[in-house]
Amino acid sequence: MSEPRVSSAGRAVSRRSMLTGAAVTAVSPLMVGALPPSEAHAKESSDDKEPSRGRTRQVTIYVEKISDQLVGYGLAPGKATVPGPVLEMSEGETLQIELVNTTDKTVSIHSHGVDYDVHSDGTDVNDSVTPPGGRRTYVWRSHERYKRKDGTWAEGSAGYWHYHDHAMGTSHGTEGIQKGLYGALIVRRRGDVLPARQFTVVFNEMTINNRKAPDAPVFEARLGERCEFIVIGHGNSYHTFHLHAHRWVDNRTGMREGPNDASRVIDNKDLMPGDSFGFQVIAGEGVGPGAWMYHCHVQFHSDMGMVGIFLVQNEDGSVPMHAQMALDRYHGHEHHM
Ligand SMILES: [Cu+2]
Repeated sequence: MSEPRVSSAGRAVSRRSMLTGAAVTAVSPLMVGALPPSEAHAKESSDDKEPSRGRTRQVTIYVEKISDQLVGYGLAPGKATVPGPVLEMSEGETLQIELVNTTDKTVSIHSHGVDYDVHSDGTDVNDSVTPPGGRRTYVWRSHERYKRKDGTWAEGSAGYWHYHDHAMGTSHGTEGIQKGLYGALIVRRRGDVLPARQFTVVFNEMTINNRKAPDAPVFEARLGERCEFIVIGHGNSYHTFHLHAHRWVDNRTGMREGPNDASRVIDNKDLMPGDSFGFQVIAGEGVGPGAWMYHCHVQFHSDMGMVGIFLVQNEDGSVPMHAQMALDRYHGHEHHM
């Protein structure tokens, strides 16, 4: 899976194209700190009583029917995917989204974690939905940490968030979400480490990204590559996300921030409807290449197909024999295209 993504550079790029031209063995992390100076962030030490606002970027997102069972968001006509594109902002940035509804049902786009006014709420209640064949602009803002007038600090917007429909089927977007109108939204803090690859994992009812084993996503990376997982829960059930042979720190980034960060190291995390979290791992670090499972750890959910594969290839991109055999076993005896 390499669903498109809107980078901080404002272009839609696939993870693969991000890697083009760079030696894949070079895993030196890119830093968000290398953003254009137009960002004009305020410093934490300033006495500003208002959050700083950086640049504004624009993106057009198309809502399209993919099949009778699937509806997706896409960055160009005919390119809708489930999940939708990964949207990224830097703290302080504003994203102006023109939503183009090509379906015959009312839809919207509603975000978690960022700032918006009632006109960008994406709900019936606030009269901010997009009718069949219509267009509507949604504005999402973000901010750095800032000091309030009362001397307390307001948290910055950085986090692993998500967006989804809030209108199709019911005024909560129940049909839209069920059919795949969802995606990841990342707000980066200055200095955050950027990954080589990104994988969006959405536990939606008894599916992963609306697919079940043996057709659930196989995420591919080469040994040593920095991989970012963005994990989102939807539907009516509780889930637990587990990744084999890799661990992360249970905080905002998945990486320990310093000696005073007492967050736990984990490899399994609760995932309730509407939750999201993210983390980065180095593919195969200390464990080697292989077909490593990720799955819901609620037993009857895994038994019903909430299982996928994180395929860690050799450094040269070849697949070790044992990983190929594991993939073959995963795909199993069922008929599968
Ligand atoms: Cu589950």
